[in-house]
Amino acid sequence: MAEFTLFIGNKCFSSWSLRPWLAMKHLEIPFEEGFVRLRTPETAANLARISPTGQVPVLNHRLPNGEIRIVWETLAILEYLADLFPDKKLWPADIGARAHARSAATEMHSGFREVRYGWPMNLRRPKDHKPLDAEGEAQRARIEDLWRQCREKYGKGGPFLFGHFTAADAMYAPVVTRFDTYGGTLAPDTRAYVDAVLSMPAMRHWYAEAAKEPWPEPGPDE
Ligand SMILES: N[C@@H](CCC(=O)N[C@@H](CS)C(=O)NCC(=O)O)C(=O)O
Repeated sequence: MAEFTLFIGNKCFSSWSLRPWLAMKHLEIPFEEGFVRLRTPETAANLARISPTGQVPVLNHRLPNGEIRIVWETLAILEYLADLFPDKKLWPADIGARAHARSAATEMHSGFREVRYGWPMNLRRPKDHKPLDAEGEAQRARIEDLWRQCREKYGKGGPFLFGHFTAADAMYAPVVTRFDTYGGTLAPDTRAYVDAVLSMPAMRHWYAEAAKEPWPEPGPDE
């Protein structure tokens, strides 16, 4: 059994699953995938077996003494990985940049509800502009401002929010897919950031596996 097992849901639409999966793949932290198919009559029972909250993602870390440490909640998993692998620089090294990255990641974790519900992640959905309601449009503008500020102040060293890839990029990766699917013609700087994330080999890998999933697509409003 591998040292790390990351339990995730369907790659087509499980936005929370994508976040730690992308970080681990991109940073080359070896892990096994555990899979729970979402949105079936058995899903709740299957999730209850592996997750304290009945949700994925969940990380299992097998310790040398055989104990399995269970870490749930996306941000907690990313923080745990940052603690275990400081050389992977999951947070920016500079304390000011790190505070900004954590603020951005936490804002994502707790917010942008109208964008998430109005533009559900669906990697098989054809690209087509879909306007959000007024609240959703305000949240969309806030996301673009936030990305812009990160890129302008901290992003000079690379294509990501803080230059190199960080947990903040992992947190926004599903939103990047939503901008690509539903956002229509994007502002040039938004487009550049979206393309930087979408062109990551780990992201391409996730999309390819999502395309191979044999189950029906989620409906347009799911
Ligand atoms: N706050 C949680 C949210 C996790 C979440 O909502 N996961 C969804 C999948 S993307 C889930 O497991 N839903 C249970 C279900 O579909 O039955 C986190 O940060 O990890």
